[in-house]
Amino acid sequence: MRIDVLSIFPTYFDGLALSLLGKAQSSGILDLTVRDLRDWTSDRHRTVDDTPYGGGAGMVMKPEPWALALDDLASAAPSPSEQGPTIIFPSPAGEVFTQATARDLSTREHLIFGCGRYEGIDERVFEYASSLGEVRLISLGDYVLNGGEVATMAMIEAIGRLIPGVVGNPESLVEESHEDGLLEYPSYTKPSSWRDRPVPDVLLSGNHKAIAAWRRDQQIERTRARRPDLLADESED
Ligand code: JCH
Repeated sequence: MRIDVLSIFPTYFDGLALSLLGKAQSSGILDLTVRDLRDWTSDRHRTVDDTPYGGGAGMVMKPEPWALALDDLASAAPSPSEQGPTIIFPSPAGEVFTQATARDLSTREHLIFGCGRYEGIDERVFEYASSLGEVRLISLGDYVLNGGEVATMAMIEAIGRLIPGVVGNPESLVEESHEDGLLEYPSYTKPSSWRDRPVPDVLLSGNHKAIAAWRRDQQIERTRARRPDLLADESED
């Protein structure tokens, strides 16, 4: 998979590149490139923002650098059967990112993340990007961040760990939180008793059927207590 990131703060991604992608990068499974949007400006001050039409607080990202950058990234080295990249703009006004979104995006050949700042990006950029690939506006959750970088890092981490050979990819991905629509069961390790807190007896019993039943019951109970919305309607997503 190829992932390109456009940001005016490219060094934000240094830690991600190091921790998640070390092995996958060198083996060619994942090709992550972070680019500075200002490389596609041509004025002396490398301007990426301007005042909003219609008034209002703050600044808006101007369209020209985005279009030039997307033209370059979308056209470079297309594979013969490619339909164009999937272009993701983190946005508090987007569809909410879930494990299902991560699964979907992990199957794509080429992702481009456009990280906005200020009050967001000129709306015409999203229309223009639709001519180059599939555009997705995606929210990390119902809260407002200062820009798209943190949301992009979270999404790349969630997507990357679903790709075999990427650092963090566990042996079994089906047992974890959200893959089965329930929260995880609680985990314990040694010592078997710690500060007067014993590990639940069933986990020391060696009875694998009883352990599986206990874990499932814990998952359901925790989900009811903490995330009743996940149990509300199985048909919802
Ligand atoms: C972003 C901002 C005021 C946006 C600029 C670009 C994503 N889940 C999630 N929360 N926040 C984001 C996100 C993504 C990209 C950008 N901002 C800041 C500030 C706004 O409303 C007028 C909108 C926030």
